[in-house]
Amino acid sequence: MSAVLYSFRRCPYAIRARYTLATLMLRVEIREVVLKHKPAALLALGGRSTVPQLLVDGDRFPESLDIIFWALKTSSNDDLVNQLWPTDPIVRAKIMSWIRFNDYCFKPWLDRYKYADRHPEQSESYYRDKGERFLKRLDTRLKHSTNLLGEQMTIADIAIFPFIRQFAGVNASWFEGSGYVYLQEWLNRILKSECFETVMVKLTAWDESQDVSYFPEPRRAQELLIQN
Ligand SMILES: N[C@@H](CCC(=O)N[C@@H](CS)C(=O)NCC(=O)O)C(=O)O
Repeated sequence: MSAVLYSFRRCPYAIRARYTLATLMLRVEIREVVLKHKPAALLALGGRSTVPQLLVDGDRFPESLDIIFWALKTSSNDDLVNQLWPTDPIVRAKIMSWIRFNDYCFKPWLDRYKYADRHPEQSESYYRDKGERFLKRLDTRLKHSTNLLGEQMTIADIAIFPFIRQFAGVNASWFEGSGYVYLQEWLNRILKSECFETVMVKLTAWDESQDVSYFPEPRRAQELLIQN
């Protein structure tokens, strides 16, 4: 199998795709993209050239969630797959509803909060208040369990945490003083994990002349295997 992932280190969509691949120990060739200078090979695919994108033996997975579901389908670790994406249709519906809320309701406010100077029609704190509604919902949920759908991590946690990380990063002292202690604990736990360290490995921008890089790095993959 040949699998190539176009990625961008800081992109929250790419982070959730890489976190899933690393959790499931699926190794891909990784190509780090500079968004302002997208490589010709990515542009040549045609259509949307957003990252992350995964190419597997001629099939194209152009969205982070496509990549997450490809990983779940491809992994042979059934126990972990069942944990991340439980078979119960009610749990699945809840997972998708959290992710959709994040992607379609929270993300637009996150963007405005992050780049408030580009959206002068309202103040930064107005955008933060709008985003904070989601933080409150998450915090209330996390008061009752370690992760969003219970004790075990699911793809809801993986798909959402990179966006909360960004929100927290806009004004770290505000986030630390915000009182969302359950949310903070949840985020910190993920950010301190070996898996996150693996996910955030620094790579130079890809060009065609470069040697192939793999994600997770072979050494890291071995370490993760030992920990699991
Ligand atoms: N819905 C897409 C969104 C991906 C996305 O917007 N990625 C951004 C980087 S964080 C990007 O590629 N921006 C460059 C562009 O839009 O051309 C997904 O889930 O993968």
